[in-house]
Amino acid sequence: MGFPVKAFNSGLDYCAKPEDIFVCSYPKCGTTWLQNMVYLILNDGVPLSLDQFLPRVFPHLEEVGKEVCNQLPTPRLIKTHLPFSITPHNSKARYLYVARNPFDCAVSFFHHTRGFPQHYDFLDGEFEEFFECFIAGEVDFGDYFDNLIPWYKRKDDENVLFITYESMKADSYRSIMAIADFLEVEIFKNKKMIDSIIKYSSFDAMQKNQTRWASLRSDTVEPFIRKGIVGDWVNYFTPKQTHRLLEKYFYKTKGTGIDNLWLDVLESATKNN
Ligand code: PPS
Repeated sequence: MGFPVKAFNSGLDYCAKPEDIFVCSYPKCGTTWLQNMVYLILNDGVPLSLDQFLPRVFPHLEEVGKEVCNQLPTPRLIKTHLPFSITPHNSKARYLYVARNPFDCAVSFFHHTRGFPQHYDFLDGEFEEFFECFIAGEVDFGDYFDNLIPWYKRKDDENVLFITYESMKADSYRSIMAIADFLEVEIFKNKKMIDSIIKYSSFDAMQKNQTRWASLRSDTVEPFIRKGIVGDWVNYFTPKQTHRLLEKYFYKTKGTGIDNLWLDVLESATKNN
Protein backbone atom coordinates (compact mmCIF):
# COMPACT_ATOMS: atom_id res chain seq x y z
CA MET A 1 0.00 0.00 0.00
CA GLY A 2 3.04 2.22 0.26
CA PHE A 3 2.04 4.04 3.44
CA PRO A 4 4.90 5.24 5.63
CA VAL A 5 5.50 2.53 8.27
CA LYS A 6 5.79 5.16 10.98
CA ALA A 7 2.39 6.65 10.10
CA PHE A 8 0.80 3.22 9.86
CA ASN A 9 2.04 2.18 13.29
CA SER A 10 1.11 5.51 14.79
CA GLY A 11 -2.37 5.19 13.29
CA LEU A 12 -2.86 1.89 15.12
CA ASP A 13 -2.16 3.76 18.32
CA TYR A 14 -4.79 6.45 17.78
CA CYS A 15 -7.06 6.95 20.76
CA ALA A 16 -10.66 7.33 19.54
CA LYS A 17 -12.72 10.16 21.03
CA PRO A 18 -16.47 9.98 21.77
CA GLU A 19 -17.26 12.55 19.05
CA ASP A 20 -15.25 10.79 16.35
CA ILE A 21 -16.89 9.66 13.12
CA PHE A 22 -15.14 6.80 11.33
CA VAL A 23 -15.82 5.66 7.78
CA CYS A 24 -14.61 2.07 7.66
CA SER A 25 -14.35 -0.39 4.79
CA TYR A 26 -12.35 -2.92 2.90
CA PRO A 27 -10.60 -1.08 0.02
CA LYS A 28 -12.56 -0.18 -3.11
CA CYS A 29 -15.99 -0.64 -1.55
CA GLY A 30 -17.25 2.95 -1.76
CA THR A 31 -15.26 4.56 1.06
CA THR A 32 -14.67 7.88 -0.69
CA TRP A 33 -18.29 8.14 -1.74
CA LEU A 34 -19.51 7.54 1.80
CA GLN A 35 -16.93 9.97 3.19
CA ASN A 36 -18.23 12.64 0.84
CA MET A 37 -21.83 11.94 1.84
CA VAL A 38 -20.93 12.22 5.53
CA TYR A 39 -19.04 15.44 4.86
CA LEU A 40 -21.97 16.95 2.94
CA ILE A 41 -24.50 15.92 5.59
CA LEU A 42 -22.41 17.57 8.30
CA ASN A 43 -21.87 20.69 6.20
CA ASP A 44 -25.42 21.57 5.11
CA GLY A 45 -24.89 20.11 1.64
CA VAL A 46 -22.11 22.57 0.83
CA PRO A 47 -19.34 20.75 -1.08
CA LEU A 48 -15.64 21.01 -0.39
CA SER A 49 -14.33 24.29 -1.72
CA LEU A 50 -11.82 24.32 -4.56
CA ASP A 51 -8.86 24.51 -2.24
CA GLN A 52 -10.01 21.65 0.01
CA PHE A 53 -9.13 17.99 -0.42
CA LEU A 54 -11.00 15.09 1.13
CA PRO A 55 -7.84 13.28 2.29
CA ARG A 56 -6.99 16.35 4.37
CA VAL A 57 -10.46 17.02 5.75
CA PHE A 58 -11.23 13.33 6.27
CA PRO A 59 -7.82 11.63 6.42
CA HIS A 60 -6.96 7.97 6.19
CA LEU A 61 -5.74 6.99 9.65
CA GLU A 62 -3.16 4.41 8.54
CA GLU A 63 -1.78 6.73 5.91
CA VAL A 64 -1.29 9.84 8.03
CA GLY A 65 -0.91 8.55 11.60
CA LYS A 66 -2.45 9.67 14.86
CA GLU A 67 -0.63 13.00 15.03
CA VAL A 68 -2.52 14.31 12.00
CA CYS A 69 -5.85 12.96 13.27
CA ASN A 70 -5.28 14.54 16.68
CA GLN A 71 -5.13 17.94 14.97
CA LEU A 72 -8.55 17.60 13.32
CA PRO A 73 -11.46 19.75 14.44
CA THR A 74 -14.29 18.06 16.38
CA PRO A 75 -16.00 15.90 15.27
CA ARG A 76 -12.93 14.24 13.82
CA LEU A 77 -13.68 12.61 10.49
CA ILE A 78 -11.47 9.57 9.96
CA LYS A 79 -11.22 6.95 7.21
CA THR A 80 -9.86 3.48 7.92
CA HIS A 81 -9.51 0.10 6.21
CA LEU A 82 -8.39 -1.57 9.42
CA PRO A 83 -10.17 -4.75 10.48
CA PHE A 84 -12.66 -4.34 13.30
CA SER A 85 -10.38 -5.92 15.89
CA ILE A 86 -7.74 -3.20 15.59
CA THR A 87 -9.87 -0.20 14.67
CA PRO A 88 -9.51 2.35 17.48
CA HIS A 89 -12.57 1.89 19.63
CA ASN A 90 -14.66 4.24 21.70
CA SER A 91 -18.14 3.15 22.74
CA LYS A 92 -19.49 6.63 21.96
CA ALA A 93 -17.71 7.16 18.63
CA ARG A 94 -19.67 6.42 15.44
CA TYR A 95 -18.57 3.87 12.86
CA LEU A 96 -20.03 3.77 9.37
CA TYR A 97 -19.03 0.64 7.49
CA VAL A 98 -19.56 0.35 3.73
CA ALA A 99 -19.49 -3.07 2.06
CA ARG A 100 -19.50 -3.93 -1.64
CA ASN A 101 -19.98 -7.28 -3.33
CA PRO A 102 -16.60 -9.00 -3.69
CA PHE A 103 -16.84 -9.36 -7.49
CA ASP A 104 -17.02 -5.62 -8.19
CA CYS A 105 -14.62 -4.94 -5.33
CA ALA A 106 -12.02 -7.21 -6.98
CA VAL A 107 -12.36 -5.41 -10.32
CA SER A 108 -12.07 -1.99 -8.73
CA PHE A 109 -9.07 -3.17 -6.69
CA PHE A 110 -7.47 -4.50 -9.88
CA HIS A 111 -7.67 -1.05 -11.46
CA HIS A 112 -6.42 0.58 -8.29
CA THR A 113 -3.41 -1.75 -8.27
CA ARG A 114 -2.60 -0.92 -11.87
CA GLY A 115 -3.14 2.72 -11.10
CA PHE A 116 -0.21 3.16 -8.70
CA PRO A 117 2.77 1.78 -10.67
CA GLN A 118 5.35 3.16 -8.25
CA HIS A 119 3.82 1.17 -5.41
CA TYR A 120 2.60 -2.01 -7.02
CA ASP A 121 4.65 -2.25 -10.24
CA PHE A 122 1.54 -3.69 -11.89
CA LEU A 123 0.93 -1.21 -14.68
CA ASP A 124 0.54 -3.93 -17.32
CA GLY A 125 -0.84 -6.51 -14.90
CA GLU A 126 -3.71 -8.72 -16.07
CA PHE A 127 -6.92 -9.37 -14.16
CA GLU A 128 -6.09 -13.07 -14.11
CA GLU A 129 -2.99 -12.38 -12.08
CA PHE A 130 -4.70 -9.96 -9.73
CA PHE A 131 -7.60 -12.35 -9.17
CA GLU A 132 -5.21 -14.97 -7.76
CA CYS A 133 -3.88 -12.44 -5.25
CA PHE A 134 -7.40 -11.28 -4.33
CA ILE A 135 -8.83 -14.73 -3.77
CA ALA A 136 -5.79 -15.71 -1.71
CA GLY A 137 -6.23 -12.56 0.39
CA GLU A 138 -2.73 -11.47 -0.60
CA VAL A 139 -3.58 -7.85 -1.28
CA ASP A 140 -3.50 -4.67 0.78
CA PHE A 141 -5.48 -5.09 3.99
CA GLY A 142 -5.66 -8.86 3.59
CA ASP A 143 -8.63 -11.04 2.88
CA TYR A 144 -11.88 -9.37 1.83
CA PHE A 145 -14.03 -11.68 3.96
CA ASP A 146 -11.88 -11.31 7.07
CA ASN A 147 -12.59 -7.59 6.95
CA LEU A 148 -16.29 -7.84 6.11
CA ILE A 149 -17.45 -10.57 8.50
CA PRO A 150 -16.40 -9.10 11.87
CA TRP A 151 -17.84 -5.70 10.89
CA TYR A 152 -21.06 -7.31 9.71
CA LYS A 153 -21.39 -8.98 13.10
CA ARG A 154 -21.43 -5.50 14.70
CA LYS A 155 -24.07 -4.15 12.35
CA ASP A 156 -26.73 -3.92 15.07
CA ASP A 157 -24.50 -2.09 17.53
CA GLU A 158 -25.90 1.31 18.38
CA ASN A 159 -22.78 3.12 17.21
CA VAL A 160 -22.38 1.20 13.94
CA LEU A 161 -24.11 1.87 10.63
CA PHE A 162 -23.61 -0.93 8.12
CA ILE A 163 -24.43 0.09 4.57
CA THR A 164 -23.74 -1.36 1.14
CA TYR A 165 -22.42 0.28 -2.01
CA GLU A 166 -25.27 -1.35 -3.92
CA SER A 167 -27.93 0.19 -1.66
CA MET A 168 -26.29 3.59 -2.03
CA LYS A 169 -26.45 3.12 -5.80
CA ALA A 170 -30.03 1.86 -5.80
CA ASP A 171 -31.42 4.64 -3.63
CA SER A 172 -29.05 7.42 -2.68
CA TYR A 173 -31.88 9.45 -1.10
CA ARG A 174 -32.69 6.66 1.32
CA SER A 175 -29.04 6.05 2.10
CA ILE A 176 -28.45 9.72 2.80
CA MET A 177 -31.45 9.83 5.14
CA ALA A 178 -30.20 6.75 6.99
CA ILE A 179 -26.73 8.25 7.36
CA ALA A 180 -28.11 11.60 8.55
CA ASP A 181 -30.33 9.81 11.04
CA PHE A 182 -27.36 7.84 12.35
CA LEU A 183 -25.33 11.05 12.69
CA GLU A 184 -28.31 12.77 14.33
CA VAL A 185 -28.36 15.55 11.77
CA GLU A 186 -31.84 16.74 10.91
CA ILE A 187 -32.05 17.17 7.18
CA PHE A 188 -35.35 15.52 6.38
CA LYS A 189 -37.32 18.79 6.30
CA ASN A 190 -34.83 20.60 4.12
CA LYS A 191 -35.43 19.51 0.53
CA LYS A 192 -32.91 21.96 -0.88
CA MET A 193 -30.20 20.59 1.36
CA ILE A 194 -31.04 16.99 0.52
CA ASP A 195 -30.97 17.80 -3.22
CA SER A 196 -27.58 19.40 -2.78
CA ILE A 197 -26.19 16.36 -0.92
CA ILE A 198 -27.47 14.05 -3.67
CA LYS A 199 -26.05 16.30 -6.37
CA TYR A 200 -22.58 16.73 -4.92
CA SER A 201 -22.17 13.10 -3.95
CA SER A 202 -23.25 11.82 -7.36
CA PHE A 203 -20.80 9.92 -9.51
CA ASP A 204 -20.79 12.65 -12.17
CA ALA A 205 -20.07 15.42 -9.70
CA MET A 206 -17.31 13.45 -8.01
CA GLN A 207 -15.77 12.29 -11.26
CA LYS A 208 -15.31 15.87 -12.40
CA ASN A 209 -12.74 16.59 -9.73
CA GLN A 210 -10.54 13.52 -9.51
CA THR A 211 -7.76 15.23 -7.61
CA ARG A 212 -10.17 16.29 -4.89
CA TRP A 213 -10.69 12.77 -3.57
CA ALA A 214 -7.62 10.74 -4.27
CA SER A 215 -5.03 9.72 -1.78
CA LEU A 216 -2.40 12.28 -0.87
CA ARG A 217 -0.10 10.43 -3.26
CA SER A 218 -0.15 11.97 -6.71
CA ASP A 219 1.26 9.18 -8.84
CA THR A 220 -1.96 7.47 -9.90
CA VAL A 221 -2.37 6.77 -13.61
CA GLU A 222 -5.95 5.47 -13.50
CA PRO A 223 -8.96 7.59 -12.55
CA PHE A 224 -9.81 7.11 -8.89
CA ILE A 225 -13.51 7.72 -9.44
CA ARG A 226 -13.49 5.23 -12.29
CA LYS A 227 -16.79 3.67 -13.41
CA GLY A 228 -19.04 3.63 -10.36
CA ILE A 229 -21.45 0.87 -11.30
CA VAL A 230 -22.76 -2.40 -9.95
CA GLY A 231 -21.99 -5.42 -12.14
CA ASP A 232 -18.81 -4.40 -13.96
CA TRP A 233 -17.35 -7.73 -12.79
CA VAL A 234 -19.10 -9.60 -15.63
CA ASN A 235 -16.66 -7.93 -18.02
CA TYR A 236 -13.66 -9.43 -16.21
CA PHE A 237 -14.50 -12.75 -14.54
CA THR A 238 -14.27 -16.04 -16.38
CA PRO A 239 -16.85 -18.70 -15.40
CA LYS A 240 -14.10 -20.55 -13.51
CA GLN A 241 -13.08 -17.47 -11.53
CA THR A 242 -16.75 -16.76 -10.80
CA HIS A 243 -17.16 -20.28 -9.51
CA ARG A 244 -14.10 -20.06 -7.30
CA LEU A 245 -15.08 -16.75 -5.72
CA LEU A 246 -18.64 -17.96 -5.20
CA GLU A 247 -17.34 -21.07 -3.51
CA LYS A 248 -15.15 -19.02 -1.20
CA TYR A 249 -18.03 -16.61 -0.54
CA PHE A 250 -20.37 -19.35 0.64
CA TYR A 251 -17.66 -21.16 2.57
CA LYS A 252 -16.54 -18.04 4.44
CA THR A 253 -19.96 -16.51 5.10
CA LYS A 254 -21.88 -19.64 6.07
CA GLY A 255 -24.15 -18.95 9.01
CA THR A 256 -23.35 -15.22 9.10
CA GLY A 257 -26.33 -13.88 7.16
CA ILE A 258 -24.02 -12.35 4.57
CA ASP A 259 -25.22 -14.94 2.09
CA ASN A 260 -28.39 -12.82 1.83
CA LEU A 261 -26.66 -9.52 1.29
CA TRP A 262 -26.21 -9.43 -2.48
CA LEU A 263 -28.86 -11.79 -3.78
CA ASP A 264 -28.96 -10.27 -7.30
CA VAL A 265 -25.22 -10.46 -7.71
CA LEU A 266 -25.06 -13.98 -6.29
CA GLU A 267 -27.85 -15.12 -8.56
CA SER A 268 -26.19 -13.76 -11.65
CA ALA A 269 -22.82 -15.20 -10.56
CA THR A 270 -24.42 -18.57 -10.02
CA LYS A 271 -25.82 -18.46 -13.56
CA ASN A 272 -22.44 -17.44 -14.96
CA ASN A 273 -20.26 -20.23 -13.65
S1 PPS B 1 -10.39 3.38 -1.67
O1 PPS B 1 -9.16 3.56 -2.46
O2 PPS B 1 -10.36 2.09 -0.99
O3 PPS B 1 -10.68 4.46 -0.77
O4 PPS B 1 -11.55 3.31 -2.79
P1 PPS B 1 -13.10 3.47 -2.49
O5 PPS B 1 -13.42 4.91 -2.41
O6 PPS B 1 -13.50 2.61 -1.36
O7 PPS B 1 -13.77 2.85 -3.77
C1 PPS B 1 -13.60 3.37 -5.06
C2 PPS B 1 -14.78 2.90 -5.89
O8 PPS B 1 -15.94 3.67 -5.55
C3 PPS B 1 -16.44 4.30 -6.73
N1 PPS B 1 -17.11 5.58 -6.43
C4 PPS B 1 -18.40 5.83 -6.71
N2 PPS B 1 -19.37 5.05 -7.23
C5 PPS B 1 -20.59 5.61 -7.39
N3 PPS B 1 -20.88 6.90 -7.08
C6 PPS B 1 -19.94 7.71 -6.56
N4 PPS B 1 -20.24 8.97 -6.25
C7 PPS B 1 -18.63 7.17 -6.34
N5 PPS B 1 -17.47 7.67 -5.86
C8 PPS B 1 -16.56 6.68 -5.92
C9 PPS B 1 -15.20 4.46 -7.60
O9 PPS B 1 -15.51 4.75 -8.93
C10 PPS B 1 -14.54 3.10 -7.38
O10 PPS B 1 -15.26 2.05 -8.01
P2 PPS B 1 -14.98 1.55 -9.50
O11 PPS B 1 -15.81 0.29 -9.66
O12 PPS B 1 -13.52 1.29 -9.62
O13 PPS B 1 -15.47 2.63 -10.40
